[in-house]
Amino acid sequence: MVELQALIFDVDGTLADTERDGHRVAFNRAFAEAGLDWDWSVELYGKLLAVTGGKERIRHYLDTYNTDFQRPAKLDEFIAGLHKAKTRHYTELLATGAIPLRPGVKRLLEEASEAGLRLAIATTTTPENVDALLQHTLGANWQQVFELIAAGDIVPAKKPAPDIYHYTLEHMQLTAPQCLAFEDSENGILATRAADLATLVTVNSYTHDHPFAEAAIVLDSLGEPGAPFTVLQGQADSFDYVNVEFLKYLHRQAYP
Ligand code: XBP
Ligand code: MG
Repeated sequence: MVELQALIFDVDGTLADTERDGHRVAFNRAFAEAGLDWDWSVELYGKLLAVTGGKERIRHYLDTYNTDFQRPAKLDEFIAGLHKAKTRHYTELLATGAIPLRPGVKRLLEEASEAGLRLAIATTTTPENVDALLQHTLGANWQQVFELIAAGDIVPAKKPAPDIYHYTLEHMQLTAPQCLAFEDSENGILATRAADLATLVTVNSYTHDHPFAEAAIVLDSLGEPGAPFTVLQGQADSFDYVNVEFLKYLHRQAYP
């Protein structure tokens, strides 16, 4: 029987609800600063989330929702400049403590560390953004919690491609059955499943209607003692919050 050795976490939407009140706001601030009249509403942003990666999302917006925009000759540089400004606005916003971790995240990270599980991050967002979120939620030594932080442009293709998960498994010298992945979105689970990873999904307001047929389980949150999760798909036995025992249970179900 294969033993559970590592947990691999997505960041945006999974560790924290960063999209609506974090990334979206930062994009809009960058657009305003550049003198653009683009305004990504909560609703439009939900549609734009179909494409992962900030630079890729801006390009998708121009291709699909703002086709009349007079594109500058050097479009790649223009988008890169906007994205750099967006990262600055995002990290400034996060530094105010605007976005907390989702329920159960800090507790589970601590419990998993104590139980000797290896922890990693596999995200589409930039390393600066991961740092901004985790500095202000886990503290200055947050990098010690994770063995590997796989983020941003280090792989050629972003989620739903499995590249960032393949990179993580390769660098930690792990096989997929030794791990569980944590995701919140369709693009996320497409990436984990293409890397053969069993996946625990916690949905959020942008992703609760996404298809998660291949998830090991779908929950509304990780839950806390006294503040149980709701199971949206799958079996949780008698557990009502996610702890290491529950993860081992889930892992046994995935690899009987
Ligand atoms: C989240 C994303 C990111 C952020 C923006 O991916 O799709 O694109 O919205 O981040 P994940 P950047 O859930 O895999 O972390 O602007 O830094 O690309
Ligand atoms: Mg996500």
